Amino acid sequence: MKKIIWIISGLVLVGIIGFIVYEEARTRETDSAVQDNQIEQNKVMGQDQNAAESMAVDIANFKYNPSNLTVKVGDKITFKNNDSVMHTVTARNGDFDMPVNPGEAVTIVFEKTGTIDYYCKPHPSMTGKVVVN
Ligand SMILES: [Cu+2]
Repeated sequence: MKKIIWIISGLVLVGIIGFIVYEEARTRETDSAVQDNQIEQNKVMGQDQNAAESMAVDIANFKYNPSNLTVKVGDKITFKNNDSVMHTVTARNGDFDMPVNPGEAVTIVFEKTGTIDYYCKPHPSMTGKVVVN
């Protein structure tokens, strides 16, 4: 009879230890899942911060406005010509040379860092600058 009590006590003890070990492992798994989730969220937030933006430059009265813009790689600028004559958006470094008809617009995507000075070919006194970070 005493032997049976010892055996039952042993089984109960093994059961309790088994349960504790199982709970411990489960908690650890949950913690690392939470951590993974946070890393994933940070990534998504980082992507949002780096998302490409669209900016606008108005061409009016033979001027680019604003004539100085700072953008990030991947951003785009739409140049809208509000004058009644044709203008261009021409990079001095040869990166782009876009005619813009009256009332129309062109969009340029900036793919690499650097400072780009641009001007209008028919009206060289029209100048502007884009800094790409
Ligand atoms: Cu012009």
